[in-house]
Amino acid sequence: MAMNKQVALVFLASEGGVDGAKSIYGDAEPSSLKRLLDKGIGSLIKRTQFAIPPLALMILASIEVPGVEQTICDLRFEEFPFDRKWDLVGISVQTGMVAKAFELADRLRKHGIPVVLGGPHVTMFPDSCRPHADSLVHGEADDLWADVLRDLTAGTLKPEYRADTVPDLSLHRPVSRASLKQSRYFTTNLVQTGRGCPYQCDFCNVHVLNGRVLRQRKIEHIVDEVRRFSRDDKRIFFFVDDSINGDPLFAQELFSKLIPLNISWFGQATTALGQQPELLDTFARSGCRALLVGIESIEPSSRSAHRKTQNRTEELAGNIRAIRQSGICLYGSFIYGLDGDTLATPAAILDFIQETRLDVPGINTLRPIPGTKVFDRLREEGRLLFDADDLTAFRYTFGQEMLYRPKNIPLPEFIESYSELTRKVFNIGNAIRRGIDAPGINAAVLFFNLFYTHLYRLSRNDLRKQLEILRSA
Ligand code: B12
Ligand code: SF4
Repeated sequence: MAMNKQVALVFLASEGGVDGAKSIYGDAEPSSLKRLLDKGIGSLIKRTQFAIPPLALMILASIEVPGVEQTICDLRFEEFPFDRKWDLVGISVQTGMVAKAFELADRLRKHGIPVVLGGPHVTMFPDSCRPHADSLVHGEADDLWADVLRDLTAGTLKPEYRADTVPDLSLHRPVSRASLKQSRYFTTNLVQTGRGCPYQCDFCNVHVLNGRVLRQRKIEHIVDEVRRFSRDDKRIFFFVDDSINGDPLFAQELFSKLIPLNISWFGQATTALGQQPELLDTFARSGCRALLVGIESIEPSSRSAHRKTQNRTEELAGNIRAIRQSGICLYGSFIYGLDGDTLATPAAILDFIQETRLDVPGINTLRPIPGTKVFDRLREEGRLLFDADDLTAFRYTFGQEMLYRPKNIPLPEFIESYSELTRKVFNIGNAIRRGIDAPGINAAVLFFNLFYTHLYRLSRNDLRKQLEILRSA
């Protein structure tokens, strides 16, 4: 009997940030009590598993084609298994991880293993990927992947796979988790209810990758999936949608139907939820424990400079209070260093965090991702700190590296003020206070704040070193 074709689907670990807490410029802070605490926190992070599996690869691995067996290789946990025989390796490529992705692809091809590249970076920059792959899959691959696998079995793999239209999300496409090692993950209950975003924040490329029209799956299919998933994994659900309240009527209907299933969940939303009382109540009653909200900026001039127009600055604080009062914890993400920001911005952010009692603040610097409008603008204005044509230079880190010069603040002062801000926001005392103060999941809030205390120390260390390098150049 002929052997099944063996296909590996690879997910890469990012350089830093959520996938790891390590210094990128060398950690040389002198030994001190702080260092000891960091070590303790570091090992706590290692022992506390909070990675989640890649939904994209779960979807692809669920596509069944006779004669093909698929395995997910999550390189956050393992080395690529070169000791096994592979007929094809598919790598999910995000911008920021291209260097790693290309390195692995080149190595595999040297071993004679055909490589398919797919994912956001391939969709945005196919030309940069072509020399590293036998085959490229452009865009959403829900339909195309079956063609790739069928061509593999027929020995007719094509160099490019591209569809004229986006996949029809109203079709029922059950996601299987059979190829996941469940115990590795914080949860395997990942669900996406729709794709696309009608907004056009200039630092984001979701509207480019998935289109500007919100496309939704059928509510009955989502409810079915949640019911099926919750049978064999009792842990929390993560709705990966960029804005789970983006279509309030859809969300109202969906989450009302989820109430009887008795699950816990977290997701990403806009703060407008604070002004949607019926939906907020439904979210709380359907088991919503936490939401990530992109506050980005409280400076009206920065919000309009970056086309962050969904909610108004003066409504933000009230909305956050309303959401927390319903028992839902908030992770509020800010960006410092936007074009309307000045040296007065950090104090305003600090006040805002204290006033709203945000459970987990995230203080980011702007990450100009190649392919976004803000990247192109910064390039035109000569403000990028790396060669704009070197896509591998714009790696992902956790506020550990400046990629551009802020508009109104000289770089050294910016780094100093950013470091000062993160020092004031993240420390052990604040972590404990936020953990106690949280409207729910107190241990998780404490943990995240401790994790960030550690990560932002690394960020301060690395930024200081980067500045030294820039000064000596
Ligand atoms: C959930 C999420 C996370 C979660 C979970 C990540 C995970 N383990 O999957 C967390 C919070 C951990 C996370 C972390 C990060 N994320 Co994130 N994340 C998302 C989010 C909101 C949804 C991703 C998702 O599941 N989509 C659903 C799947 C089905 O869609 P998809 O991934 O696009 O996959 C389709 C196609 O791209 C293609 N495809 C994908 N991979 C492959 C592989 C092959 C072989 C083929 C053929 C096709 C293919 O087919 C898929 C099905 O149609 C997206 C935004 C978005 N709307 O996509 C950002 C997004 C993917 N993240 C992004 C970033 C920057 C990050 C971080 C670097 C943040 C940081 N600084 O640390 C890290 C990187 C971690 C890592 N190792 O990848 C960026 C990537 C930008 C880019 N151009 O590459 C996005 C697009 C957000 C944005 N605003 O720009 N993220
Ligand atoms: S940041 Fe959020 S709201 Fe803005 S374009 Fe991206 S996905 Fe849409």
